[in-house]
Amino acid sequence: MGKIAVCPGSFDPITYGHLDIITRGAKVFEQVYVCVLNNSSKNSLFQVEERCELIREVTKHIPNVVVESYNGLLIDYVHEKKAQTILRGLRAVSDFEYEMQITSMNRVLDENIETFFMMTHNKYSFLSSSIVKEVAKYRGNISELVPEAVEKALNKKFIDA
Ligand code: COD
Repeated sequence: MGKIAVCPGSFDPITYGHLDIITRGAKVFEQVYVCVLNNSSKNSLFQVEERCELIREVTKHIPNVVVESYNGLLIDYVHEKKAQTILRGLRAVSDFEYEMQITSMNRVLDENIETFFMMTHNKYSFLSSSIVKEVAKYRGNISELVPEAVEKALNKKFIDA
């Protein structure tokens, strides 16, 4: 499985669901690189650097987590970090098809890189960045869904908008 994992995503913004996967991943791997990449099918609310800063803030207590961004193919970043594994989270059956597609594509690009899936904690199975943005936009309570720093950043975005 290897000792170094890359946990890639859009993280727009990071939620407790993402944080759960990163925290548990950091217990399995010696080093976890959380990498903010662009997903071309999604319009983002936060700039890449803002997303990185929020992830750094909420993972600062986990010593073996490093947060970076990358502009390019995930597999190239994985090679750069000399990682052997891609770490992803699964929420529901609906995630499966998409994850299967990404995993297969990455395997075509490098068959030696494994993708490691962790099942979401039950209480986060419904949680996504999009749903959080939707609730925040209409001033709903998101304190159970995202860490405080993220809640503040979201409120600021929507107040300033
Ligand atoms: N519980 C558990 N896991 C969760 C939860 C939750 N509540 N919410 C999200 N997750 C998991 C997701 O299933 C995913 O595994 C991870 O957290 C990140 O989720 P997102 O939504 O922030 O990130 P995605 O899915 O948009 O990330 C897609 C990538 C950016 C990784 C992908 O587009 C990519 O690799 N882009 C770079 C270009 C590339 O290499 N393309 C070729 C490969 S497709």
